[in-house]
Formats: sequence, C-alpha cells, structure tokens
Amino acid sequence: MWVVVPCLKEGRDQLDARFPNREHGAEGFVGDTAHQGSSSSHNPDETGNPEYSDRDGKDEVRAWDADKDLHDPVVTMEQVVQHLIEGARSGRFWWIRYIIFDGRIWHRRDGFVTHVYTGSNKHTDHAHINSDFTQQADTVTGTDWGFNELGQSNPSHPAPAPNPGVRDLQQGSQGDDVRNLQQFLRNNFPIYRKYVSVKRNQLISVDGDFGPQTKAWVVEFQRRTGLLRDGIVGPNTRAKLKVYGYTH
Ligand SMILES: [Ca+2]
Ligand SMILES: [Ca+2]
Ligand SMILES: [Zn+2]
Repeated sequence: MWVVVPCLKEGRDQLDARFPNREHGAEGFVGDTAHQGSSSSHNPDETGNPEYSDRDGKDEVRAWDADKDLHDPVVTMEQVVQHLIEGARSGRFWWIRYIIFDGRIWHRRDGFVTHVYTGSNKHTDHAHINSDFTQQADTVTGTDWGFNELGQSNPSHPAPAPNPGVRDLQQGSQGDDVRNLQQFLRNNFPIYRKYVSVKRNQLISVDGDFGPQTKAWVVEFQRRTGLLRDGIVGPNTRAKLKVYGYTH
C-alpha cells in the first residue's frame, strides 16, 4: 500500500483550506499509466518505478500535482509557485526538492534558480511539487506552507511602525534585539544547522550575544536569499527577514 509523504499531504490540505473553490481536475499524487512507464516520484518508491528509492519498507510517493485553477479573485498559481520558491530558497520550505510549472523548473541542486523546463509536458495545467529525497523530508509533520500569507491586504505578520531606534546587528552586538534575531532564525530556519560551518548540526543559541555562530546563520540566510553575504543585519537583510515574518 503506497503512502504519500506527510509534508505533501499537508500542503495539499492547506492549499484546499486556503482556496476552497480550487479545481482538482489536474490534481494528484500517484501517476497515471504514462507516469508508470518512466521513472517518476509519482510512482511508489518500493513497488513502482520511482525517481529515488530509500528501500525503508515504506512505499512512498514524493510528488504532488496541484491543479493551477484556484478560482480565487486575487491569487494565481503563479503567485503560489513563487511563494514556494522563495521559501525553498531561504530554507523555510526545506522539504521541497524541485518544482515544475508553466515551462519552468526550479531545483535545490542550484539554489532554485529558474530554468526552462525541457521535458515534453510543460506543466501548464498544474504545478508539480517534489519533496526531497531524505528521511527528514519523508517524515516531517506539522509543516506550514504559508498559503495564508498570499493575497492578504493585512499580512499575517504586519510590519511594525518604523522604529528610528533600530540598529544594525553584527558580530559583537549584544542585547534583546540579538536575542529576538536568534530566536527567529532558530524557529524559522532549523535546517541551517546542517549547512553552517560554525557549530555544525547545532541549533543557533538564543543567548543575546552575536558571535560567530549567529554570523554564520545570518550569512546562510543572505546566501539563500541572494543578499550580500556580510553577516550584518542592516536594512536590506532586515527587510528580507520581514518577508518571512521577522517583526523586529
Ligand atoms: Ca521508501
Ligand atoms: Ca522513507
Ligand atoms: Zn507531477
């Protein structure tokens, strides 16, 4: 008996909840007979013809086709896809491996840069969302795909009134604002612990002291979001953090 990995099931349920009138004609997890002829993440990974199998005894499906017709007065599937790509680049949606939509593909192997999709099916009626090939991505639950942030005149994380007292944060800074930054990075980007070179595999400490570890996490955020990698939380980095809900 095949199972879809929980993160994709949660994504589908959350998209349904946000767009209750959306269509499902081009929707699905398991591939049709055409898919079964070639290797695809729509095929169960132990009994089908998968793109990847971890042979862990669970017959896992790691692809979700989301019908593009949302029937929403404001939000389009293009906006949903761009929202997912931005979150995949930043590491917020770390469980995503690649997305194909409307003649383009974005893949984690090169940081989700936009490429022309050269396959025969241009994916004009649905977005293909593929989860990553790791046990972490296979088993994570409680994911938040952030669909409620789309098309809201009042975003769920409203920007605070401009604070003239706000200061740049960098190595050597200490205080509650550093603590807020550390807590935010820890809550939103736990995957960074696998990538930063300082204290690898440890979550960032929330100690109010901006040291090398905090700098490494800031640089990782800057790298993933295309910012200058100076490890300083100045106006540009702060603005980009706010896209992800940072309120300080
Ligand atoms: Ca498996
Ligand atoms: Ca697995
Ligand atoms: Zn697909």
